[in-house]
Amino acid sequence: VARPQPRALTNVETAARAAYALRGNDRGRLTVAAPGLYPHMWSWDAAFIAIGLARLSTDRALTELETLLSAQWRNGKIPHIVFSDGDASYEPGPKRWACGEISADAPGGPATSGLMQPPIHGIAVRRVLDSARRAGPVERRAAADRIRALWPRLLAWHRYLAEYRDPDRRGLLTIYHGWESGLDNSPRWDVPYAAVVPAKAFVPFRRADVHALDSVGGAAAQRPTDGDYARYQWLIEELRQARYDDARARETLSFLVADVFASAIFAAAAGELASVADELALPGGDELIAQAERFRRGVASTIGDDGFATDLDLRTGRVLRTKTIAGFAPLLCGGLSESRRRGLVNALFSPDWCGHPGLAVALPPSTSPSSPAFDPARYWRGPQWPPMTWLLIWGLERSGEPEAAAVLRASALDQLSDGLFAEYYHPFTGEPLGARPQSWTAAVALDLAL
Ligand code: 2M8
Repeated sequence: VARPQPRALTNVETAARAAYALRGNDRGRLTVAAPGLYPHMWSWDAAFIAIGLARLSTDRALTELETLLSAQWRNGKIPHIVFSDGDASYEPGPKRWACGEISADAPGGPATSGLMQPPIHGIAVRRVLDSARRAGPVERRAAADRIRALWPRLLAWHRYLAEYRDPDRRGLLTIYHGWESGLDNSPRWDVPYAAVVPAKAFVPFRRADVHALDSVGGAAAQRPTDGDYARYQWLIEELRQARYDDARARETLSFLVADVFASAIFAAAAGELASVADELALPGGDELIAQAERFRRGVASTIGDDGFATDLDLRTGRVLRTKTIAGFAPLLCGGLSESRRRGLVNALFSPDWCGHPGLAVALPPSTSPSSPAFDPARYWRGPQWPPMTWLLIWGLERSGEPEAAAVLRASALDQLSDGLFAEYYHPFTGEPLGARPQSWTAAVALDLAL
């Protein structure tokens, strides 16, 4: 593989190109996750996009969140995909999900998927309000009014998560599909996925992803395998059979996992929303603080002897210890003793992670290069993902680790100064991989560069 060109853009140039890329992916009231490969709105992508757009226009950033929340389910769930009209290339599309026909909780429109994604939206709301305040009193007032209008939906989302996704009150979110983690084919899910066996008569649909990527080359080796996809598709079938009902899903699905990374994001987002409630005199502040505490404790309860957080296979009770970026979850939600936090930060910069001598840019790969499961080019099994870097920088800055945050920020800007805003990067060659320009990559570039 050819090494990329020397990085040339200044931070201001990176930001300008990122703004241009986001504008190109803007369809009016939503920004598609990426042209070609992901021609719709994805839930956690939209929140990252709002964080980036807030640097340009808090008005447009709020529109992104309003579009997403307009697709909220009646039980409070924010769906993981909101389908934009006029592009039927992505599979599974609205017909396959058939949410409106199957579930009374699905909204009348727009068409959505039946899953969720990590709940980072509260972090985005906080960032938008901060940007509006910096812009001046008129913009702040306008943003405050729109956040107030969104508030019942934001609270309903957090209630859905706390009630339906943690009925046992462990302080950990349950997910029904690897797609709900956002880290689709991460090796953290290999064990639970081994128990997902599609029925013999089940005919998987056509994969759109590998074809969409043909134009940039190397698609198959950089994506989940066909075997993975058959399981992804079968789980959707199981969810349809459960009628997207949380109680039935919990009983019947062959994949049921407590996701520590999404739980840490939830704790952090609840804390951020609590501060917004306080600032804007909105209801629910105590409830949000209680969510933040419960999930912070839940994340801490998973930490093993080596200091890393772990996931839990709820079908077997097995603790999942594969060394992936999710192990750093406590750095996002705080609550660690200083010695534990220092230990985790040291691990982050050790040769197993950012200090690995083979890295093109010293940023955390999605899976540790020392793990047998590491695959440097394949999606969530090894490549570096800029939004994950952003989350770690954000968490480190807030948890009293400003030097570590500054080191990661400089490396992130180095990676992003290729101006391509790739979906993910090869950790050893630095090669841009996957879709481009990927909106959430451009969004975090914009936020970090300005
Ligand atoms: C990827 O996931 C979708 C399914 O949700 C896919 O592979 O088709 C993941 O990287 C996910 O985290 C991301 O939100 C989505 C859109 O960027 O793509």
